[in-house]
Amino acid sequence: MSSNELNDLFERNRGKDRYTQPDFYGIDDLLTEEQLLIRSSVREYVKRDLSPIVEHFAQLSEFPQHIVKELGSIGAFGPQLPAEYGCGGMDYTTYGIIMQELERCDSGIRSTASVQGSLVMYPIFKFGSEEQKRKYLPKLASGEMLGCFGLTEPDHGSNPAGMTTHFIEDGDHIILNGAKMWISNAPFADVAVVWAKNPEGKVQGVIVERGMPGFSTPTTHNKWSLRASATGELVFDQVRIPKSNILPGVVGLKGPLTCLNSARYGIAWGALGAAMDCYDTAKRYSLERQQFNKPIGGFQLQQKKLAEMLTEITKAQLLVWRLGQLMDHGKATPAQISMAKRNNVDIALNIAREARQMLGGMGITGEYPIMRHMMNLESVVTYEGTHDIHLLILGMEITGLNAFE
Ligand code: TGC
Ligand code: FAD
Repeated sequence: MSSNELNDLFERNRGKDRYTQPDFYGIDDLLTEEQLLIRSSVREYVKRDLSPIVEHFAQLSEFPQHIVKELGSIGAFGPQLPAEYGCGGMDYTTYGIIMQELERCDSGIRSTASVQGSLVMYPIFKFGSEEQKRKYLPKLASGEMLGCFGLTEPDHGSNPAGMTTHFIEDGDHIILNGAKMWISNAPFADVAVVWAKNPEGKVQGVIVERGMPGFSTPTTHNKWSLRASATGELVFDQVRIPKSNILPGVVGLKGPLTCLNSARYGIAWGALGAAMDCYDTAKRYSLERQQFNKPIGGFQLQQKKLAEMLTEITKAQLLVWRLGQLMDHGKATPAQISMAKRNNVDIALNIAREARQMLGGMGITGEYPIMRHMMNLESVVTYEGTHDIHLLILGMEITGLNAFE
């Protein structure tokens, strides 16, 4: 999109975002001044720079590439990682708050940030060599570089252990072959953290750079969901990569699964943001829209929907606030994270569907964000572990019996 077209969009849509966050139980009282300050500055950025353009990019099914540097400059990439690598040095609650504000605008924009922070920067930070950290983290934090995370394959989604992407050794290089599918950010990524089997059949992380011969990133087209986020494949055809690009700190599936803990945590906060935006939009509409000579918000059936939405939002707020505390103290378990991801995406999807109905015909248009949130959440409920996979992770925690075997 040309800069003239962008300016035109800003002119037309400036000031239209009237979002007010629900806080029925005074949960803001549990946040620090710094957390509240960061939230209001991200919210201001979203209202000023993202809300006016996001619907248009989603309608075009185009990734607003120019926002990568903006997200870097507001500290949305790896805010929970240490400042010595150019990252935010903040706590996990702050990370969650930032994801919530971004997904309040659009799940695809949160995806861009959470893939970069939790699935690209985090593995480099946690499992990378000092040289890898110094080389990549500052550029990823600033948005000078965009990254993606390749775990899922065409035939191995919920069961990544079955992956067939693999490498062999060739002196001080490796040769990588295989393919990854459904990869967020792939078409624009400068680097990919790719999980592949080594010659012993064990999973290892490899940093693959755009431009390496044999590496391509075809775009996935025809999505009805996450249309403002770019999704693609990663194809490796005899890609020759220096051994120094292997993440030395982890061998085995626990490597990628550890990264997923951080990303799923961010999604639990993020999806709640989408839910809050749907609730806030439906509430305002119900007070403005008149039928049968009164605001539709005066009808009991509409009030039931709003009351149930607010109840679910409030429960979900408490869930992520407490999970944030556990994350900050290094005590959160994968099953606790699964519960929050599963619950908060589920309630968000239900709230989006109910809110859509409350707007009647207007609910299906791009004049309001609800239908876009609803379609986005259909991906969010599937990626980072499907709704049912998280139920089975919880079931295993409860019973000690593994349903995957
Ligand atoms: P299993 O045998 O249970 O475990 C293998 C090893 O991993 C360890 N582990 C974990 N470690 C850290 N965190 C976790 N959450 C972990 N879960 C398991 C485990 O202790 C074991 O370690 P070790 O030392 O004994 O080897 O593994 P399994 O093959 O039976 O699979 C379990 C299952 C099904 C839960 C797992 O495969 C799973 O979570 N599947 C879902 C796949 C998934 O979530 N894919 C996400 C792809 S990335 C994505 O969607 C990004 S979207 C981004 C966006 O746009 O926002
Ligand atoms: P499948 O695993 O084939 O599952 C199909 C159905 O079977 C699901 O309902 C599932 O719950 C069910 N099922 C599977 N196993 C069981 C079982 N044992 N018991 C009961 N039911 C089961 N991946 C990445 O690696 N990186 C990314 O950046 C990324 N971004 C994505 C972006 C989008 C827009 C989407 C849609 C996906 C993305 N993914 C990414 C992939 C995502 O993680 C997978 O789609 C997800 O893990 C599910 O895998 P699958 O699609 O192959 O479904």
